[in-house]
Amino acid sequence: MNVTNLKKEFPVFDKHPNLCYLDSAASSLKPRCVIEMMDYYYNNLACNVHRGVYELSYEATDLYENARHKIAKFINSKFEEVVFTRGTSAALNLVAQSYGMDNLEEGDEVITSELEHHSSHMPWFNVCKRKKAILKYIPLTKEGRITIENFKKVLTAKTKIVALTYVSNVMGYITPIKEIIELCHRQGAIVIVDAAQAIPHMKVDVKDLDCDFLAFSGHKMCGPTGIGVLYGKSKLLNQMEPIDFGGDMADVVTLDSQTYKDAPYKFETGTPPIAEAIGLGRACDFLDSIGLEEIKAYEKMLAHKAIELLSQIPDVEIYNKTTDTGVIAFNINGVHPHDAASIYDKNGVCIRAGHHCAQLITNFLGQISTTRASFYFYNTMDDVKRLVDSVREAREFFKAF
Ligand code: C6P
Repeated sequence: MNVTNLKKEFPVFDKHPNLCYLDSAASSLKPRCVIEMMDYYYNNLACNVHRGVYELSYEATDLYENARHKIAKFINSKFEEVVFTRGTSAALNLVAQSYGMDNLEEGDEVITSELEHHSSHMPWFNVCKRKKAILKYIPLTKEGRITIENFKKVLTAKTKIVALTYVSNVMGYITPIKEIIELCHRQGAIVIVDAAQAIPHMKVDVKDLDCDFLAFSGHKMCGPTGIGVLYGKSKLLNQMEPIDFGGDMADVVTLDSQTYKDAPYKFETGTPPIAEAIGLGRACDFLDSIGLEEIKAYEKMLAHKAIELLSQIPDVEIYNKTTDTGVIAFNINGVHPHDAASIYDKNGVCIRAGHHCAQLITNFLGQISTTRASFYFYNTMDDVKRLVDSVREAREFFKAF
């Protein structure tokens, strides 16, 4: 992986040559090829898909559906198992509101964890409340991990649904999801995987995992905002009711009946995010050309170098010293992360501070807020150094008060 050359693919570095971007877990930067692909659509086609009976619309439809092919190939699914959504949140809510509402009964059990992003946990809290189902949490280890041993403590014959993150957006831990899926299937439970922080950073193969549903967002994987994917096994998608009704998803509509198109189209109501889908397809090709396993190893190496150096600064507490990915969470004891962030910002270091839409794990850590640095393949050792220097500066500045 040639990081110097790869960085040249990101126009934002032309505008901000000193940018030290350590917030890719929130949203990655966008490469030129993705922007150009979206520009191509807007400059040359700009029309709707699936509707126009003219050449321009046919080409737009081809590009849009070809993007679905690329995504299916990227995750090793079938074409019709890729549902375009607005993002991970919309995808996970679709499963909860449709599959969850129709399949859960009073007393059934749903398993999730304190490691979840709100978008993976809250939809199930809501559905369980309405269906009088029981929401259970996997006990985390002391360092905040999900283990098979602890998962077995909550899995019962009443478990119907398991909703888990593949990679935690705060701790960067990888969940042993394949083994969990195997255990669940033996009990007849289905598994929904939140892969928002996995897909951009490691190879994800839905057939190999045998997951029932899997969700991710374009904007964290070098693609555009406003687009994401729900992967679902055909058998399950075909059984499910849509939750949004209207344009393009209808088949036959009369005064007293309505039928829908087959999946994935019955879930894609109205004019879709066309340029965004095309851009996401291009992003898949781009990531494939770099190599997902190389990306994973490289960003983990950067994160562990940062952990080693940050550990040498007094008062710095790191919450996930054994992170499996490029995500690190830390604080300077006695300094609010938002105060420290003003120093990082002055130095051009972009990090995130807060609860990261994951209040359960922030509470688990006994904090109200943490500082998160997240590395991607366009980061360098120089970025690690700038982060560490800025943390040292923030500690000295605020501790002097
Ligand atoms: N996490 C972060 O800074 P959306 O916003 O729908 O594209 O993705 C939601 C989501 C779901 N699951 C996980 C594990 C996530 O990390 C996210 C988004 C961002 O951590 C924004 S809060």
